[in-house]
Amino acid sequence: MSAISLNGSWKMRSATNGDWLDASVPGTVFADLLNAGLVDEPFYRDNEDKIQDVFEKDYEYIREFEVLDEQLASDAITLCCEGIDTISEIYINGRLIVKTDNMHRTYRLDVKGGLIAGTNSIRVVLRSPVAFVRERAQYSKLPNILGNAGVEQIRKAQCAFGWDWGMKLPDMGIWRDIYIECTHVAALADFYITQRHENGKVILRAEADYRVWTDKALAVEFAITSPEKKVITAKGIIDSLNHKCAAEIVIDEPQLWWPNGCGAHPLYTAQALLKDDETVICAKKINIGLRTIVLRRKNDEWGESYEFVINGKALFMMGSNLVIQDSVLTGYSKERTEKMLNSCVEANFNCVRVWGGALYPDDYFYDLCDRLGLVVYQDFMFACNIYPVNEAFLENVKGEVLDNARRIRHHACLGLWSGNNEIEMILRLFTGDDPMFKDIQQQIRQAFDFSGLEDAIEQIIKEYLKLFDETIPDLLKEIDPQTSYVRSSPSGVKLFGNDFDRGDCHYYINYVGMLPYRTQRDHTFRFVSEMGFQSYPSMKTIETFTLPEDRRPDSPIMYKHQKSNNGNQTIEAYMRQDFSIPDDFGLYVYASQILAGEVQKYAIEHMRRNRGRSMGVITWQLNDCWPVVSWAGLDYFGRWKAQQYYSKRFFAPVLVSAAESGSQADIYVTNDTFAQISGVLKWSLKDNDSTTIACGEESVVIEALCAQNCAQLNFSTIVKEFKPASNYLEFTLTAHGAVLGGGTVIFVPAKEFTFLNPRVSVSVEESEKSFMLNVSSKAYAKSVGLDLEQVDCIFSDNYFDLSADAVKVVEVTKTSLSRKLTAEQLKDQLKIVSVYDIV
Ligand code: BMA
Repeated sequence: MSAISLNGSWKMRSATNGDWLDASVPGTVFADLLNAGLVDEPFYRDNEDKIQDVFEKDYEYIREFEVLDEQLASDAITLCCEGIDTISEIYINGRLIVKTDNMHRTYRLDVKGGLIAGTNSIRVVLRSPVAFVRERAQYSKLPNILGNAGVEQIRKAQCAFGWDWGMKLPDMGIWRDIYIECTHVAALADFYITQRHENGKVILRAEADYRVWTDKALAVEFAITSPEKKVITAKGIIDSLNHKCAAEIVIDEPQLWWPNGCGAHPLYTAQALLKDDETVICAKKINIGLRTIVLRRKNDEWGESYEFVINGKALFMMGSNLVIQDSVLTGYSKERTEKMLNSCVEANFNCVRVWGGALYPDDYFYDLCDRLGLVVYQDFMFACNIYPVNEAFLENVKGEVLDNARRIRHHACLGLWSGNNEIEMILRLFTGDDPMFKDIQQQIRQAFDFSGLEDAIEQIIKEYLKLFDETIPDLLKEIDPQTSYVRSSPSGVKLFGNDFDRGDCHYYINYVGMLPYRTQRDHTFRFVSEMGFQSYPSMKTIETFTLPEDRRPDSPIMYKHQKSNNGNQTIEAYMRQDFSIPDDFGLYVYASQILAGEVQKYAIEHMRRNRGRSMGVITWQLNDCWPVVSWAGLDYFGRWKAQQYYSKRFFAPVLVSAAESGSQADIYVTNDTFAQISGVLKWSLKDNDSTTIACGEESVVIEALCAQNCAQLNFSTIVKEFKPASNYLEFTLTAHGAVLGGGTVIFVPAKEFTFLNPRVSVSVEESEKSFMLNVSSKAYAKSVGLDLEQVDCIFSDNYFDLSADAVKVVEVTKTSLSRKLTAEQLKDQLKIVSVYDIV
C-alpha cells in the first residue's frame, strides 16, 4: 500500500469571483483568508460582526498531483478525506466524485477509473453552511430556542453557529488529512480487539477484516507487545468466505490500566499483519489498555445508581467538559491539546466529557487520554435540538457513527458513549405544563400541523427513540459491544427527565430560579455531567481583545464577549450575595473567578462527602474556543482561572472538607484512594487575627474508597461566645508526618465577615527546576490569589486560604513559565489579592 498526500499547498478563491489565493490543507476558508490579510482578526473587540459575510459565500479549492504508472496499476485506488467541512463537491480531473454533507465523517471514495499517469487535478467546491441552513430552516421542528433555526439540518459542529460561550464562526474547509491510497493484492480494512478478564488473566480476541484481489491463500498474524516490549503472537483463523480472521491471545500477568489517581496507565500494542508467505502486505497497529469499564445502573435505596465501575471498583469520576478547542479549526494542535490535558491531570481529573455540540476529537486526543489516564465520556455530536429523523439523515448518521466508533473504540480511555447532549431535557420542557414553555409548545403545534400538542410530542419522541434508542445503540452492539451506552446526557431512568435520584443530571444554580448557591446541598445528585458557573477570563486575556476603555463589565465590547443571556447580570447578582462589587475591573475579574470556584466547591464537596450515593461530577466547562466570559476553568490561552485551582483541591484524591451550618460544622474525610488512611485530624476555631479560640484533635481511620464524618463540632457549646462574623474553622489531616488535606470555612457570607488587612507577603527561593514562594500573612486571608504581571505560569496552589501563623509554600516550576525569569524578576512581577480586597 502506498499513499499520495494531498495535504499542503492549494489555491483557493471565492467561487463566484476573486483572485486565486494561497491556501493550506488541512485548513479552513477563514484561516486562508486571514493569512492573506483579507479578513479581520476574529476575536478582537466586535470583529465577530464584521466577518460574517465570509460564511455567506461558496469557495473553491484546487491543486494538481502526480500519479506514477505503478500507482495507477494498483488493485484499488481510494481518495480518503478524513474531514471535510461540510457541504461540498469533490471533482477529480473535472469529474464529480462525491457530494459531501457531514464534517464528522471520513469519506473513502473509489477513484481508480478517474486518474491518469502523470498530472491530475482535484477541485473541491465548498458551499456556504449559512445559506444551506437558511434554506433548510423551513423543515426545523424545534422552535428557535438557540436563535439558530435549521442548524440541526447540517452535520457540522453545532456550536459553530454560536453557543452561549461560543462566537459564530461557521467556517468551511478540508479540515483533516486528504490523500489517495493505492492498494496492491490485499488490505486490512478493520482491526478490533475485545477483552475478557477472567481469574486474573486477560483473554484478548483480535479480529480483522480484509479485502483481497488475489486467489492466493493469505495469512493473518496478530502480535501483542507488552509495555516492557515482550511480544506474544498468534496465527489468525481465516474465514476466507467473509474475508475475516480472528485469534485469541491470553495475557497471563496483565498490567491493568487505571484512571489518573488510581494507578498506572500501561498500554499494550496490538498489531495485525496480513501476509503472503513471509511478505507483509499490510499492517495495522493500535494501542490498547487492559481494563474493564462499565456504567452500573441499578436500583438502590436512593433510586438508581449511575457509577463507573473500572476493573471491578466503583470509582468517583471527576472531570470537566470539553467544547471545541478553537473557533478556527486551524487552532487545533497536538501540543495545545496536550497542554490542556496536562492541566486536567494536574487538577486531579480522572475523566473528560466530550460534549455533543462540538466535534469528535483527533486520534491524538484519545492517545493522550490513554496515556494520562483520563476516562472519556463521549457524546455523539447532537445537542439541544430536534433532529430530522428521515431515511437520508439516518443513513448519514449511520456512516458517522461507524466511522467514529471504529476509530475510537479500542482506546483504553473510552468509558461511555452517550447519544446526545440535553435533548431529553429539552423534550421534557415541551411536555411539562410550565407556562414558560407555552410559546414553544404552540410553535411545535404549528410546525407539525397536528391538531394537538400531544400528537406532536408523541411523534417527536418516536423519532427521538428511533435515533437514540435504536439506530445508534444497534450499531454499537455490533461494532463496540463492550462500551456502555446511554441515550443522552443527562438521562434519568424516567424517560426524559433530569432526575436527581436516578441517572445523571445537569445542574446550574442560576437556571433553577437563581437560587442561592448554598441551596445546592439540598440535593445529593447521583452523578452530575454538567455543573458550573460563569466567570471572566484572566485580565491578560481580556487585554488581548479590548482597548483600555472597554475594560469594564458593562462595556459594549465585554458584552460581545459574553454569549449567555443575562450572563454578566447573573455573575453580578451572585457576587453581590458574598462580596462588595469592586470598582476596579481587575478585582471584579478576581471576584467573579473565586465566586465560580466557591459555587462549585460548595456542591462538589457535598457530593464527595456523600460518596457512594453520589459517584461523579463533570464540571461545565473545561476550555474556551475564543476569549470570552464563560464557565471554563481554562481560558482561551490555557490560563488557569481560579476554578481550575479550586478543582485541584476539591478533586484531590483525599479530600478533607467541612459542612458548616449555623454554629456547627462536621468535618469529613473522603478517601478516593485504594489505601486505608490512618491519621490525625486536627481542628482549631480561630479569630480573624488567627489566634486560636478552641482546638482539638483525634485519630481517624478511613477505609479505601469511602467518605467518613470524622468530627461533629458545635461551637455554641464548645466556646463561651461563638462569633460568626470573625471566627473561622481550620482543619488538617496528617498521616506519617505529611499533610493529606485541610482547609478553612467561615460561617457567614464573606461580606459579613470582618477581615483584617492580611498584608500578604512572599519571599522567593530558587532551586534548579523551580521557584519556591513562601507566602505568609498577618491575619486570616481568604482566597489568596497570585499572578504574574506579564508572564504566565502554573502555581502548585492558588486562591487558597491562609492563617497568620502559617507559611504556605507554593511551587512554580520553571518549565511552566512562559518566559525565563530570575527570582528577583519573579518577585517584581507578583501581584497578590485576597477576599479582604473585595469586601
Ligand atoms: C448546557 C450545555 C451547553 C451550555 C451549558 C451552559 O446546556 O450542554 O449547551 O453551554 O449548559 O448553559
